[in-house]
Amino acid sequence: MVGKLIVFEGVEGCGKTTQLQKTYLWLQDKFSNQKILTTREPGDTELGLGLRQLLLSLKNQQPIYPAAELLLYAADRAQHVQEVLLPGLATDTIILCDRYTDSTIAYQGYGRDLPRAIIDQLNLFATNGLESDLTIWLDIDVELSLPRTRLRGTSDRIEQADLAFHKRVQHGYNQLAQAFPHRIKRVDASLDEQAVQGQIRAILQQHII
Ligand code: T5A
Repeated sequence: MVGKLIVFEGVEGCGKTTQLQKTYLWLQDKFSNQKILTTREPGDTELGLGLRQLLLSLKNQQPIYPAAELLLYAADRAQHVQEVLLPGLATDTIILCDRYTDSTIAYQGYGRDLPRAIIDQLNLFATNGLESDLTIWLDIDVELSLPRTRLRGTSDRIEQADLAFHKRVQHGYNQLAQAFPHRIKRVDASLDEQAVQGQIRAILQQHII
C-alpha cells in the first residue's frame, strides 16, 4: 500500500487518542507487512516537544497572546512535516496523526477569532501543501466531551478555556466538515469506544483500504 496521511480531529476529550491507538492495532493486525506510524501535533519532534510544553503548560506567568499561539503551532507543524510526515510518506508508511491543520482553523480561527486568510497561508507555508488523505472527525458536544478530560484530574492551558471557546471550536469543525466533505469524514463520538471504532473501520475500508 502507498503511504497515506490519516488525521484524527475533534474537540477536547472527543476520544481521538483512544481511537487512534485502536486503529493502529487493527491496521497492524490486518496488514502485518505494512509500515504504520502514529504521531501527533503538537509535540512529536524534539523541537515540537519544547513547543508543546510552552503551549499547554499552566506555569506561564503571562498569557500567551493568540497571534503568538498561532505561530507556535505553525512552527511545530513545519518541523513535524519535514522531520516526520514527508519522510514517512516517502517510505510508503501509513501515518495516523493526532491533529493537523484543521485544529489550527478550529482553535485559532474559530476559537480565538484570528483571520482565516492568515491561518490558511501559515498552514500552507508550514505544510508545503501537504494535505491529509483522510481526516476522521470525532464529532461530540463539548458538554459531553469536556467532563471526560476532567476525569483525568489535570487539565492543560487550552482545556481550561471557557465553554464558549470550546463551543466555537466545535462549530469550526462542523463548518470544516461541510466545506471539505471529500476529505473530512464524521463519526459520532458520543457512542461507546467500540461503536466509535466500528465507524472508523468502515470509513477506512471504504476510502483507504
Ligand atoms: N491545538 C492543537 C491548537 O489549539 N491548535 C493546533 O493547531 C493544534 C495542533 C493539544 C492541544 O492543542 C490544541 C488542541 C489541544 O487543546 P492534547 O493533549 O494533544 O493537546 O489534547 P487533545 O488533543 O485534546 O487530547 P485529549 O487527550 O485531551 O483528548 P482526546 O485525545 O480527544 O481523548 P482521549 O482519547 O484521550 O480520551 C479522553 C478520555 O475520554 C475517555 C478516555 O478513556 C479518556 O479518559 N474516552 C471515552 N469515554 C467514553 N466514551 C468514549 N467513546 C470514550 N473515548 C475516550
